[in-house]
Amino acid sequence: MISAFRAFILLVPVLTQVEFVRACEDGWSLNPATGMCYMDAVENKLSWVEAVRACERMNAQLAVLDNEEDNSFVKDLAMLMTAGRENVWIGAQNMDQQSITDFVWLGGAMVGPFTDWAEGEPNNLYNGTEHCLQLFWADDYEWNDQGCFKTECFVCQKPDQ
Ligand SMILES: [Ca+2]
Ligand SMILES: [Ca+2]
Repeated sequence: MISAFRAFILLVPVLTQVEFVRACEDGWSLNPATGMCYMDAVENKLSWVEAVRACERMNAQLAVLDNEEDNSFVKDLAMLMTAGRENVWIGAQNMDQQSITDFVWLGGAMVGPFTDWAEGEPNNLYNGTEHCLQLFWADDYEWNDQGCFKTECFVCQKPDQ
């Protein structure tokens, strides 16, 4: 629904004047601010590593939210996808335990300077076993470090076409 609506809005001006059209496949929503497409429906809950692989099977990757524009877009999307009641994996981890606060995005970039940690996070709870990054529904989808083996919803990304 979301992607079809957004695609329609984007297509209207193009019907009258030929220009480059940014669009996503069905089932993916375009963030017009950055040209990134995000999957807009939850299918199943997976561990963090399983979520990484599920995205790769879609020729995509678990979402890397390293800027305000994509982070706020995906937080809104995650709230809609999960009816405001489920955590959502995104693509950063600190399994190597450099420190409690140092996380690494898929692709190798350090998390920061942009961050959106929920209050008191990351806290590496449960005897220091929280090493994967998620949007935390109970804190308005701000960031939380969570145990990587928990099965959670997830959101994948791929560039627009
Ligand atoms: Ca940790
Ligand atoms: Ca935590």
